[in-house]
Amino acid sequence: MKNLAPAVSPPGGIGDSKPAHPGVLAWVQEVACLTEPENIFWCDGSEKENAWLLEQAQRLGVVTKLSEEKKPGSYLHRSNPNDVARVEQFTLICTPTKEEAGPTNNWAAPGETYAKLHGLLAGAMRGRTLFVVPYIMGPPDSSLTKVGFEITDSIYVVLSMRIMTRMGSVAVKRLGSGAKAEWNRGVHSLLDVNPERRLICHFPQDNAIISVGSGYGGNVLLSKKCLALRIGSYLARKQGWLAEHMLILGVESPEGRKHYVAAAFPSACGKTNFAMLIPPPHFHGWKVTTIGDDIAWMQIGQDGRLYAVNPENGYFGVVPGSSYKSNPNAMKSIEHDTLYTNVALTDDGDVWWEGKDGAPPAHAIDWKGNDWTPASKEKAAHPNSRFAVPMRNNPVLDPDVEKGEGVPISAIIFGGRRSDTVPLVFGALNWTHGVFVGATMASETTAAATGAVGQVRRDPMAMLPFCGYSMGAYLQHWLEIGPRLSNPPLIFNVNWFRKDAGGKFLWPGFGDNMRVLKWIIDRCEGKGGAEETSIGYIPRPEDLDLEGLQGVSKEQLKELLSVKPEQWKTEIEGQKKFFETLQPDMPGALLAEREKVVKRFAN
Ligand code: GTP
Ligand code: SPV
Ligand code: MN
Repeated sequence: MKNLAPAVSPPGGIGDSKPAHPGVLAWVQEVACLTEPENIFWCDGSEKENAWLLEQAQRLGVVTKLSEEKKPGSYLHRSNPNDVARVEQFTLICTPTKEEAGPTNNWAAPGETYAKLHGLLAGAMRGRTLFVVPYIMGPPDSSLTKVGFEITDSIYVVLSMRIMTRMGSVAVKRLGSGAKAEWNRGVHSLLDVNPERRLICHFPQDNAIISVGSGYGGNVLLSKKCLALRIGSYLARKQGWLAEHMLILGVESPEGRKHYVAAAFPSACGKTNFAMLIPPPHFHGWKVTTIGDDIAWMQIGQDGRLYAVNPENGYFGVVPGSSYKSNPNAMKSIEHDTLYTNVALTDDGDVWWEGKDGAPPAHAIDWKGNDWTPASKEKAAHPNSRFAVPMRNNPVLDPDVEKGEGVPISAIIFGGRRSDTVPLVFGALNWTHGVFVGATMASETTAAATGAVGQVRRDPMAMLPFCGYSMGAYLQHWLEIGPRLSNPPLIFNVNWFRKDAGGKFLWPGFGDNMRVLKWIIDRCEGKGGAEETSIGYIPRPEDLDLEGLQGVSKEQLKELLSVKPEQWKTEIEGQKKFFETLQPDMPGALLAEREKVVKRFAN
């Protein structure tokens, strides 16, 4: 069988920064005995190490360097075409009992699963290098910050982890040498990138992750969905905080009043774009800044507010659809020092994707490595093609992104991709109702996970694929956080994706989402009018700042803000069915909340 990841032989001074921690050393030794690599490479995260690894990755054909003129410091990687997104059906939560994992997760018994994985990993790194990647999730001086070690045989994973996490000596330092220090053990091997031998396994009780058979994104960057969300949510419940699939943004008024909001939208439903939005010209003096674009860890502050940190150090964002029109800040971020995956390569060493500004190139190499022209039937870039960039590239990075205690959250926003039923925005009546709104979220599926695209599915708090324990218990944890906050954030729901009868988006989205954000901030400040409806507070057209808004007629606006009882009848039925599937852990308080909605519609 072809070796997909031939070993590299570093010169002295590279790959030899072995940490002193006896637990780490013993664990690496154990994994090496099992996987039998040719050598072990200890990453320190340095510039020198990265430059050498990039050279090796080019030599091995793992990455292609892009034109230094067009995209300085940037590279393109093509994944195996059978390996382009998260695989939810092969993602397992291995708690001692099936009940702990709950009805929405794929459960497997820990003992059997370890045995199976050990079988798959035996000798898996022969002729390969075993890389040890130490990293931290969270700002270096935050009490929430977690240490992780990822073992991998993929040089692409190492390069990506250096962008996405704070990697190397910072983690070794944070861990110290104490035997009691907690750290996450992550083992990843490409094996032969065979979908039939692909498994992403989580052992929350052991703070351990084992991922085999994939080389892509959330399956293998174990810091991200695996540690920061699945293991993270499990730890958060035990320790009394929240690990969420949320962006965090700052919004400052021309008078200098600043708020932070966190928003949970499912994968490929607009988090990165919302986190970097540029307000329309009419909102002169308003500034939006980014704390994070995908994950929020939130804890209760001494003042009774909810405080959030972004555990990540970079963005792993959806490329297609990104343009200077839709998201100039993302475009500026990915002009340099970017690791692209599965986009098209142009003849002049630049990258291209569907939805980029300007005309398509006359010729390119598509994401599979084949010739492509505008006449080709296939897409040049995969719909889930991604960029990995350091957050430092973001021109609107919030200055408080490294603050250990986090930033105070004024509003939490839930939202999904819904062609109908759900209005542009509504506010929850109180914390419990807000948790109900998050619990009943639904969204049309996207290319971020393998499987059908465009099917409406329930996705509580955008955490369906990312919750490391029973969903009902997770909702109960949310219910319990509210009363512990003397000054809780207000909760809202948005839908940028409602369509007209012809299937066209009714709302222009992107920068114009500032109009909705402004109303949300107004509500947080006790201003901003609304009508109380059966589903919550909805702004009337006059409550929204619509000056300069183009392409939305009065009728369309009415449609966007409408609650149609016949559609909601179906919706409420869907909620009931879904809640039934979450038993026996489904909180009674949310069932009661649903009854109230039913009554309001009946009146
Ligand atoms: P993950 O990284 O998978 O968690 O995705 P995300 O939630 O960060 O989504 P992202 O911001 O990358 O957007 C995904 C897709 O939705 C892109 O193709 C965007 O162009 C599109 N999109 C984002 N915001 C809007 C919006 O306001 N309106 C419309 N119509 N499309 C949007
Ligand atoms: C998501 O799917 O929500 C992502 C991309 O952010 S991945 O890291 O691949 O999970
Ligand atoms: Mn995501």
